[in-house]
Amino acid sequence: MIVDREAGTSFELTSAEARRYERDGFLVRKAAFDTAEIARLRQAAERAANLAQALSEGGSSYILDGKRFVDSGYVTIQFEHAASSEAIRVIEPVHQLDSRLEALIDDPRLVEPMRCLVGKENIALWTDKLNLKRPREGSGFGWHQDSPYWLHDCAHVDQLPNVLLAFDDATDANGCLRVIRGSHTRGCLPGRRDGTQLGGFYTDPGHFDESQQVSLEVPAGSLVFFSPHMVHGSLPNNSDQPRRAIILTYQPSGYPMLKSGEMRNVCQGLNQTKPEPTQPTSRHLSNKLS
Ligand SMILES: O=C(O)CCC(=O)C(=O)O
Repeated sequence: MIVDREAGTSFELTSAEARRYERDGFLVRKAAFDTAEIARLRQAAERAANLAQALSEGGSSYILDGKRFVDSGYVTIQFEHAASSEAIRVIEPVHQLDSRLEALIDDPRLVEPMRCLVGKENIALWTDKLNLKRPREGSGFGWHQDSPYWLHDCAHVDQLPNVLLAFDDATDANGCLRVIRGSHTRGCLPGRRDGTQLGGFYTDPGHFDESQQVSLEVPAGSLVFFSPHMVHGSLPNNSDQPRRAIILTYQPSGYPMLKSGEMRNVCQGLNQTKPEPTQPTSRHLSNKLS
């Protein structure tokens, strides 16, 4: 079924979008959220960052490859790499820190495409992270896949698609997300063996074609859906503009979230389950592609 989104009837993927995602491993929907919504989400992101800063003061701090992380309960707060920096780079998970971020989990603009990409009518949150790249300070992120990182905690790693919502205009200058087109087709790729603590989380450059990289320069409010096997990364923010974004990752319903171990099924709140349908429904990607 081709859906007319302009008519406001549905946010399901169209067949053409499903085919593009299957081929490229990612899909962009530009300006899915309007300016006023994004302004409120930016405020929510800053509230969450302030709360995380306060949480980090009582958390347990550790350094990996010179990068400072603080665990506060099940929340991991990663700081910018410069030794003197107090700027937060990533908060995972973040939705529990602000009700406006929490509401995104159930937003149909994320959920309806995700039902198709997960391949289930009933879906749940797997994890979510706030990526903050402050002007002139925000660091890059080397080429990596998410799936090898999740493999040991999850038996359905193929069913963990991501969606990034851009809170600011994302450009090459402020370190927009970059992806390697088509790199999602070969499952989990080997990590780098460079003797560093985190090296194994970065994809061995011999296993993907860097010339296939695409810079996802998108206006604030845009959604980027991408496969858990997608090789992706980003450059540092060398501009005077912030680059803030949230990434939510979904899974079939009935499974716990990565870090808290709690269950967050979509549209049902915390720790409630709903029976899974035994057969995929018409929303699912395989049907879109047939
Ligand atoms: O936005 C970025 O810098 C990249 C984020 C990313 O790759 C991730 O969170 O897995």
